Amino acid sequence: MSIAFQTSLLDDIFSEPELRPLGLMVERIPLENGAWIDLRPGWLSNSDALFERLAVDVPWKADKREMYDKIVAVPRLVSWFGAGETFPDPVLVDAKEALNNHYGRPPGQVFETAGLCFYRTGDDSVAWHGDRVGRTIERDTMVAILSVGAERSLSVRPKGGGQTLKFAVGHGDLIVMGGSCQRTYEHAILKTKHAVGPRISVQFRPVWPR
Ligand SMILES: O=C(O)CCC(=O)C(=O)O
Repeated sequence: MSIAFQTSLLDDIFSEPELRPLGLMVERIPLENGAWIDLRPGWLSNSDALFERLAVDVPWKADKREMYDKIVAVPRLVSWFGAGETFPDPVLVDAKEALNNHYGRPPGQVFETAGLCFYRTGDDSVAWHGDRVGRTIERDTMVAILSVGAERSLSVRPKGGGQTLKFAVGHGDLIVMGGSCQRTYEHAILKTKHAVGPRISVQFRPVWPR
């Protein structure tokens, strides 16, 4: 399968994707109530090659979910790799390691799993939510997202209402939500009527004791 999308001007799909340094290249954006967002644009070089590989190699699933009294299709393709499972590409193993080295493996916040979402068109989306920590949403945690393929906006807003922030993520960008972000803010990839190419996001998360 080859997927048509607008490649990054700086990318070369025939070269190996490579992780660039994190360190001082990571910009921290403090939010309210101890939440924060870290940005590392262009973390992965030649990210279009990884997009192509993941689009083909990952066992994508079209999930369904119950909504009110109906079963509806989840508007994106998904795949999930648990702690200790073989990730679908060695670059993702290196990315997880690099993130853990950068953040220093704080207790309960060591990145172990990889969840993948494939947004095929602007109709694919994920609704406003905060990620659950095990069964609850009561703990602080980090969620790191590597984006490949076309840019989409990750929207972030305070749970009680307030200004929505929009972060354009694609083509190898890294965004990390941390501190209280999953409890006090919610995030979404909203549908768009603009013509957008396909994007794959890889979310690295810790495993939390129940
Ligand atoms: O695709 C993204 O960047 C966000 C994914 C997400 O929020 C989720 O799967 O919980």
